[in-house]
Amino acid sequence: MKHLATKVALLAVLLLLPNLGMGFPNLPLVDPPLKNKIGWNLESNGLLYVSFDLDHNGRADYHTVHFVIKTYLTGEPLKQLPGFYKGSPVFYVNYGPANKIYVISKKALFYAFDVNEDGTWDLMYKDVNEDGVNGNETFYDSPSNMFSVPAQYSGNLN
Ligand SMILES: [Ca+2]
Ligand SMILES: [Ca+2]
Ligand SMILES: [Ca+2]
Repeated sequence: MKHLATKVALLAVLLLLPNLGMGFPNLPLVDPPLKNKIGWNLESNGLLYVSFDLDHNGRADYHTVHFVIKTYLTGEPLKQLPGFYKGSPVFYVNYGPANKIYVISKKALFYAFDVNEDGTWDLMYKDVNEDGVNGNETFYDSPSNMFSVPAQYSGNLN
């Protein structure tokens, strides 16, 4: 039912979507388990983006952005790598004999919707406390300009 609710919410947004920037939407943030990810990437800004496909249509529609808190190279075989490091999730890239390990923050700093799944994020929320989705997240930006920035946030994007 949760997936259906998400799908309905995304569909509602798409149906309501005008060509110009629309008002501030109220999309429900979720905190999907990392195991449900469909991809991840270490970006040039040093943050690690994890992608999810909440409506299961094969295309990413939701992303969480995490700090990388530790990186290291190890020659340990893949099967001996930890899934977690002191409770924080671990990602890795295999470079032949070595693995580059990325330990990321347990909870995301940003949550981002890509409602039309075009690769450009449409709505970003910031969670300065990094304590998961619990209502203290704040609107951060609409990189695609799909949504208009609430007056109380304009000029205060940091
Ligand atoms: Ca999708
Ligand atoms: Ca988009
Ligand atoms: Ca939070």
